[in-house]
Amino acid sequence: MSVRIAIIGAGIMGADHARIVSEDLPGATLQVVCDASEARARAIAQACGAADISTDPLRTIRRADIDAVIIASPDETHASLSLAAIEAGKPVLCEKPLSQNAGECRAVIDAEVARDRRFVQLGFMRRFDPSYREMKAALAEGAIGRAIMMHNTHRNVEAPANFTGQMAITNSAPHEFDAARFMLDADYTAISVFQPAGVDASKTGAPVFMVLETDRGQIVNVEVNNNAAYGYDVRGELVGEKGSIQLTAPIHTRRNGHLMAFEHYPADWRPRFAEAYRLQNKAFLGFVRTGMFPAIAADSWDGYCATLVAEAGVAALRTGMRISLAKMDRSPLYTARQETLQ
Ligand code: ISE
Repeated sequence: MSVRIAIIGAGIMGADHARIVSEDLPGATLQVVCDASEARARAIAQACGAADISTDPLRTIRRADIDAVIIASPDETHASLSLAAIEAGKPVLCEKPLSQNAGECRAVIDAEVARDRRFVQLGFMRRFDPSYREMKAALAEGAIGRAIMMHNTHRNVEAPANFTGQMAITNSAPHEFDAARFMLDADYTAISVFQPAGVDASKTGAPVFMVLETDRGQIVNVEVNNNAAYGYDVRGELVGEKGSIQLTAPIHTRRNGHLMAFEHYPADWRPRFAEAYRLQNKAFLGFVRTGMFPAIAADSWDGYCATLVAEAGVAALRTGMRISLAKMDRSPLYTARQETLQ
C-alpha cells in the first residue's frame, strides 16, 4: 500500500517536497498539503495532485489517512510539530534546524527516548549528496590519510526578507555544522566567530566566518555569506595528511567565448542539492515502510548537536569570545545505526 504523506508548510521547501513526493517517489502518495495560508496550500496541492488541503497542522498530523509527515514550516514550529507527530506515532522528515533552541531539541529527544524509538529524520540532506558521499567514502578508503581540516563556504544570492542577523549561524550554518561533524565523525569542542569590520551586524544575512575545533583535534572553518549576489555557491575541501578532497557541484556545461569560460550558478540551493533531496526523501520512505532508521540520515541527536553549536556561535559572535562546548553522553538510541542504504 502506498505511504500517505502530509506536508506541513507550503513555502519554498514545502513546495519542493510536494513535487518530489508526487513526481519522484514511487510508493508515496501526497495526501494533504497543509499551510497557514489556504490559498498557498491549494496552489501547491493542485500543482502536485494532492488529495486534500488543510490549514490545521495538528489535526493534519493526527488524521487516520496520514502515515508520515514532512515538516517544512517556519523554523520555530519544527520541534512542536515533531513532538505532535511522535505523540501520534508517525515518522517525520523534519526540515533543519530541529529548533533554534537546544532545550526544544532536548524535548524531542526525550519524547523519542521515552518511546525507545526514533521518529524524526532530520533534513540535513547534504549527507545524501553524491559529492559529500564520495568525499566520505574516499576518506574511509584512506585516500588522504587522517583528516585534519575542513574548509566550508556557503553563499546565497540574497538573504530572505525574514532573515535576522543571527540566522546565518542558526539557519544556514547548521548544514555545515552537521556535514563536517558527519564527515569527520567528531564532535565540536569550541567555536569562535568573526565578522568583517564595517558590516552592519543587524542587517539580514551579514557575513560570518566561524572556526570550530573538534574532539579529534581537527579544525573546521565555515564562511556563510547570505548576500553574495552572484549565485548559490557551496564549496568544501577536506584536508588530510596525505592529500585533500574538494566537493564539486553538478555542472553540466561550461561556455567558452570572448577569451573567457563561464559556468552557471543556481539561484538557490534546490538545483545544487536536487539529488540529495531526492535520495533523502527516498530514504525517508524506506524508514516509514520498514521502521529501520536510514544509516546515514541525521536524527534528533544530530539536530541537537547542530543547534548547540549554533547557540554557542551566536554567543561567540555577541561576546567576541571563543566558546567551549561540553562533552555529552548520547542515549544508546542514537548510537544504533541499523540500516545500510544502497
Ligand atoms: C536555507 O534555509 C537552507 O536550508 C538552504 O539549504 C541554505 O543554503 C540556506 O542558506 C538556508 O537559509
